[in-house]
Amino acid sequence: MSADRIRNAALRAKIMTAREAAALIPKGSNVGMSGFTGAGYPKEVPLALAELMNEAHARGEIFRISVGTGASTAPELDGALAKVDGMEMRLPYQSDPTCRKRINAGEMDYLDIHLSHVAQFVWGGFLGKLDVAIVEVAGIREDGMLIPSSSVGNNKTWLDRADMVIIEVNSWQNSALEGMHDVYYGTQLPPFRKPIAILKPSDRIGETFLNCDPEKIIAVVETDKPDRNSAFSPPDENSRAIAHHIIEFFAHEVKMGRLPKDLLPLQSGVGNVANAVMDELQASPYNNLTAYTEVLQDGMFNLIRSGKMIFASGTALSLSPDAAHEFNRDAALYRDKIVLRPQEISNHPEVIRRLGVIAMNGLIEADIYGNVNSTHIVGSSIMNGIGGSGDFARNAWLSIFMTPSSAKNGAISCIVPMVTHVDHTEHDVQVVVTEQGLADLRGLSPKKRARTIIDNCAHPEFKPALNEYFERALKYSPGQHTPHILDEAFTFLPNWQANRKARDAWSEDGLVQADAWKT
Ligand code: 0RQ
Repeated sequence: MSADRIRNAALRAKIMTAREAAALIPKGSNVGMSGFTGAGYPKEVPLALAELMNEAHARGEIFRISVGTGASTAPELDGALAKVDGMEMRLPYQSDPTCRKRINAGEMDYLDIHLSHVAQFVWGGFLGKLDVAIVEVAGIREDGMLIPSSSVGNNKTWLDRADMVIIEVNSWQNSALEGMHDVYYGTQLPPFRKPIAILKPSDRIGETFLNCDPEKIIAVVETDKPDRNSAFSPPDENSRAIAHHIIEFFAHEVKMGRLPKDLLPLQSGVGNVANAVMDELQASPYNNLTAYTEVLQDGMFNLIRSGKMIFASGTALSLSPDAAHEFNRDAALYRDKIVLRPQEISNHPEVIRRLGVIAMNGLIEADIYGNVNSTHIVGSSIMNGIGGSGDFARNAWLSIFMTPSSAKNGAISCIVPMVTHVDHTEHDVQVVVTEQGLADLRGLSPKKRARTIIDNCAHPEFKPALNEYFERALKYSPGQHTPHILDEAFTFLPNWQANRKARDAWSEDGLVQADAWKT
């Protein structure tokens, strides 16, 4: 494969084994790796590095590194490094069970930051010097430019800022990906910033390749391993009900003249519920749909295949094995329907605000006033991370959060008096939807929001307790703007015990499956 995929002779001369490349990474390095929602992550070098770390630890030496990526990766990266206790620090998002366990055991630092912030944090110097970049590409052109693979994430930033670069060339990635990317090289730090000139999702403002000084490339490693490509569960009854409420709400908004007839660009979070909403749109009356999102999952890809969606802009493809097969069969056909950009652009607040994106993201718990917790169990154990949900929710035209009304077989209410951790404040949450119904919070003061959320979204099992809490809170602090009984806010629902049990089970054995969270 070398000559086909690695068309630059000087870089071909740098081909070596993954173990040889991993041996060039100094202990204690700050390493930026490719990878976003299980797509486009390096598949050989992190595994070889984990082996070297394991050997070093057996000799009594400490071999750990700090790792930044685009978002979540896969067992070959996060899983392998966490297993050998090889990570000092991780950012900006992960969903790996071993990582989660180490983070919650205090054995590894985790910086859970907005995905759009990573590049500026690196350029601003807040994260220290970047020693090494390890980036998967689909190929290397004659002129040494790199052809991105199934995700772009933070690759441009890693390649620009790292002292040393290791490239993995993956021949499993379709060569027809060449031309599908738009890598913008115009971002600046303040006060030199200029407008990001994307006026519609299909606008291209950059290059189709990643640029990298060939002198910095210390190793090229070949692989042909597939992306994580986990399958989605078929939409269950709850997901279908949630999707149905959202589609009905869109119809209402169109009727009221608050959304155009082809809607506005969609952003869809990750996971089965988000995927089900996209599936439901397939049978909806909407056509000429577009997306300005992070991740393209099966549901969105199917909308493109059927012609319902005419264009999608994101930073990664996160497809099931079947959808990946479909994509690979006709990849060239999708070049004028899909564009993959760096995550500082796919998640750029300015663009999201300008395009009027409809943001749809999952949550762990929402409180009666509309604050949302997307990341923590019982306020202290991290689940995955905020991902791009904050980038989108804060800046969207319509910010929707969705969840089944209860979790863990009905033991835990996802609607609570007060969230145990806040990721999205009441000011960034416009709509909450569960299988029970949808609460449109726009224009409502806190007490009206509380009544609407309890009435429309709470599970019937928990509704009386929530109503009782709210009624007592009204009396406890008469006339207050946001009534609460702080002594009770966290403890009176059966949630408290069930939730703590769930958290303890996770910290004991890291039960949560990585595939449950696709980001
Ligand atoms: O665990 O499968 O073990 O039962 O959390 O919950 O309902 O399957 O929903 O897969 O959409 O995940 C917020 C985690 C939701 C996700 C979160 C348990 C529940 C289940 C998963 P089990 P569901 P989802 C932009 C979007 C942040 C990042 C983001 C997420 C598991 O959406 O990580 O938005 N979001 N990115 O049982 C205890 C509760 C619970 C609970 C759910 N209240 N208490 N457990 N669970 N609610 C895209 C990107 O950033 C790339």
